[in-house]
Amino acid sequence: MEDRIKDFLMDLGFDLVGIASLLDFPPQSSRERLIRWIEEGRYADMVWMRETAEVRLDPRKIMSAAASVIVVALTYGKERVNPDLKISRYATRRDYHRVFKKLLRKFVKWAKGKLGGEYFIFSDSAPVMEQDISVLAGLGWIGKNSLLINPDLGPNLLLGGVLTDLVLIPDDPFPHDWCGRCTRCIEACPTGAILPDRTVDARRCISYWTIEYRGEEFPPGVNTHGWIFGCDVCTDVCPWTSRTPARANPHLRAKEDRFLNLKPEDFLYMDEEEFRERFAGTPIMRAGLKGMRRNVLAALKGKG
Ligand code: B12
Ligand code: SF4
Ligand code: SF4
Repeated sequence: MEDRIKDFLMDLGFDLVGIASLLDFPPQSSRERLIRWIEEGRYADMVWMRETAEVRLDPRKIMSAAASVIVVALTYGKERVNPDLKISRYATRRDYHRVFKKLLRKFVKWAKGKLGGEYFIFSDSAPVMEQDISVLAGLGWIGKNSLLINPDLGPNLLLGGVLTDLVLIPDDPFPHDWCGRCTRCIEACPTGAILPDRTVDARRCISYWTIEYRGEEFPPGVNTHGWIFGCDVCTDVCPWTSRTPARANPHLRAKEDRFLNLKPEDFLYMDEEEFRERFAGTPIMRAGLKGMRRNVLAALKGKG
């Protein structure tokens, strides 16, 4: 059954597939790390992270009969479509939430027909500890930059999967930590956001300020170092990025042309309609035109 599941998902076009058991999930160390992250306020104003912590720590609160999780990954590649824009690479591809959902719906339809069982789809859309699950499913290790790194594809990955009540034979957890003595990401992070326990303090992370923060202006002292959506520094400097293919997985590619011939200032002059027409279906819709303007202004003022 496990092989049929993996073959089907790989045929759909995923780059990685693994299976983890939810028995004894999460490991004690992950539980403690998440609780510490919450208690110390590292979630900034993402209060949903605090409010859903109990669910993250127990996937059965999402699906009471959940026994296994099937996790999948897509690479967003390392090609930068427009070097004039400090927009994170993943955000110049198609919105991965939609891509995962569409592909995983096809999987669920097939699995219900062939294998039976119940399924719950997630990709950054439900309180699931996606990275911890991926380590248990053998997809890679958590780097010091707090990201899942796969030895063949590097860290430029996006994750998703399904919870299921099927009792599946799990893969072996990934057995190595191949960061070794490297500390490049910690040294390169422009804001010192990466902590020694391999978590990120969102209050310092450029990705948080430019994507998740909803205020009209940044508070004094916030410096986004020219980034106008997300930040790629801690993946760019990682030696394992040399394993990342240049091009994104074909499922993620469709919207890249939207970012060609575009300068940061253009966001200041376009209207909502043009913004929507051009960027619908890409991750930058999360910040909205207002958020993009705030980010660009901060970058131009040199605060960024
Ligand atoms: C909140 C969030 C953010 C916040 C906070 C970042 C953070 N690292 O916590 C902000 C907005 C800053 C952010 C930024 C980014 N994010 Co984000 N984010 C999330 C989200 C929704 C939750 C993460 C979380 O639970 N944080 C709380 C901390 C405590 O948990 P954690 O970081 O997962 O850490 C756990 C593991 O590291 C683990 N761990 C550490 N060491 C070890 C060792 C072992 C052996 C094990 C088993 C576990 C383990 O323990 C921790 C506690 O469980 C996830 C999606 C999800 N549902 O998981 C995406 C996710 C982590 N983000 C993702 C991405 C791509 C990014 C960015 C690269 C985007 C960008 N280019 O700007 C940056 C990278 C910043 C960074 N270096 O982490 C991807 C990462 C894919 C990958 N390769 O791992 C995810 C998984 C989304 C997805 N579905 O693909 N993100
Ligand atoms: S995304 Fe940027 S700011 Fe955030 S931890 Fe990585 S390097 Fe630091
Ligand atoms: S830059 Fe070095 S320390 Fe950081 S995640 Fe990559 S290998 Fe690990």
